[in-house]
Amino acid sequence: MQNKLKELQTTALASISQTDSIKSLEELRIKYLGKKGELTAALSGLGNLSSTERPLIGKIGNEVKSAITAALDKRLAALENAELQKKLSADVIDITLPGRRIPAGRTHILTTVENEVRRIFSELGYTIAEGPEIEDDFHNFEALNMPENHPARDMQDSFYLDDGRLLRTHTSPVQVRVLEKGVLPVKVIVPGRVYRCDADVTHSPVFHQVEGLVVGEDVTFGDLKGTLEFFIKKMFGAERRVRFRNSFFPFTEPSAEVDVECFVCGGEGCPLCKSTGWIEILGSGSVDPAVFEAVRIDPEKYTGFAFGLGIERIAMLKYGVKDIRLFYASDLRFLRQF
Ligand code: FA5
Repeated sequence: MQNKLKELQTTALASISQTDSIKSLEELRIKYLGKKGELTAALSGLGNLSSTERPLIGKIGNEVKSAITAALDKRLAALENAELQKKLSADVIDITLPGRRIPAGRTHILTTVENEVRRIFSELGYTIAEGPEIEDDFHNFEALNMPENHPARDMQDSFYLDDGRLLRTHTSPVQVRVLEKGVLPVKVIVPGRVYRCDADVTHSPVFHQVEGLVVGEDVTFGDLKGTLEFFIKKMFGAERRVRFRNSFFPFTEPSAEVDVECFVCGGEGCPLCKSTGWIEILGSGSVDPAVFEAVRIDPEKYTGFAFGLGIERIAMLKYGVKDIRLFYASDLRFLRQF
């Protein structure tokens, strides 16, 4: 029996060392050590042995089992390692290849233009002021010399809330809010979103304005003209044709609108500029004394100018965009051009 066990060990170890797959190794484990395996079968006669022989054969049986188990473990580790090495050499990673780009967000073109406007005016010493987008009648109209039933209110078709307030139709109410604080002199710009019932290729129901307000003791219309000329040259370059056109706003007197040569027709007249050859970018004027009176500022002592420019219009002129709606369509093919 002793010999039989030794022989079993020898054949088992030989087959284990020749096995070259994890699957057949497992089959060998079952063949030799399994419940119905050869070692179990060889030891089944243990009960018939004498009491002196039994412990000896039992001991040898355990040694054979340990030897086979150790050989199986060792071979398994070697086969697993070989498999890993094979996989590693098959999955070669070329670390010199360029990585995959993660698309990054970027600033919207209207934000870029607004930032440019902010930068030009901050060079001139302007600070930023803000006001609410939901306004009351007093700030949006009344204090700006547009009392109830004033025909000028028709110029701006408005979005009203049920409580009588409205979405501000321009950034001019912030003029009133700044002046109400009574801290003079004032030199601010007010970038912000405004709302009107208005929609075509150059009009959007939601758009962006930048208001400007300068109030002090000797502020003249000449200062307004010089400031706007400086701004326009910086924004569009010195060669772009620009005109100041006499206009009317209830809160400025005198008033002027500024037009820039149409980028589509170069001034010839086309559908975009409604055959005028010009595109309007801003309204402006000297602050009307009635506005000073509404906020209890002495119009005899103080004078000022104000302007309100449209960011979308400036962006259209600067980048040749023919339809204002493109700014809001979230079409990446359009937005990525800038
Ligand atoms: C005003 O809103 C005045 N508050 C401007 C002002 C301020 C005048 C201070 C005097 C003193 P107006 O309605 O013209 O004015 O609009 C000003 C600019 O906003 C226009 O020149 C144009 O560039 C732009 N704009 C007006 N309506 C729209 C619209 N629906 N969509 C896009 N831009 C518009």
